[in-house]
Amino acid sequence: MFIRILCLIAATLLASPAWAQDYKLGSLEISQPWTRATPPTAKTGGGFVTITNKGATPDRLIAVRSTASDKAEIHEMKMDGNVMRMRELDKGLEIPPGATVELKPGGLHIMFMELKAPFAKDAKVPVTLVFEKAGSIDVELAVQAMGAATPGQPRH
Ligand SMILES: [Cu+2]
Repeated sequence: MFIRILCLIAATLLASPAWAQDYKLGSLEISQPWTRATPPTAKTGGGFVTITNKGATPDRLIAVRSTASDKAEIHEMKMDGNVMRMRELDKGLEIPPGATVELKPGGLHIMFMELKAPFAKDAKVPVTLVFEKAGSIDVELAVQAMGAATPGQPRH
């Protein structure tokens, strides 16, 4: 039985080499950091991550930094009339106590501008997330296929 479980775990690991890692920073849980492969000429890319605040006080994602691009910002998508536009959250993104905030395609996202090189599938993109109270943490975004809508297969 035990050996069977080990085999299952090994198979799962082999099946998802680019599977995103989870991180912990104080009372924040940072899970499934991921991004998508970009076309060779692309200047921008999006980054996605799920942040849960297990603490009793709000925190705020105030900055993102990366060596993968000249600039990185925190963006939201919003309908402007019937046009979807994105804008920078210049005061950052609040993570209320007990809440889970999901950055995902079509919604909140990290915006990489002036990419230094295209994001290649199965590579990792280094990012530093800076929080107002919890401080900063280095995470790696797993690069999924171009146009992927989710970070990969659901977790069990
Ligand atoms: Cu954007």
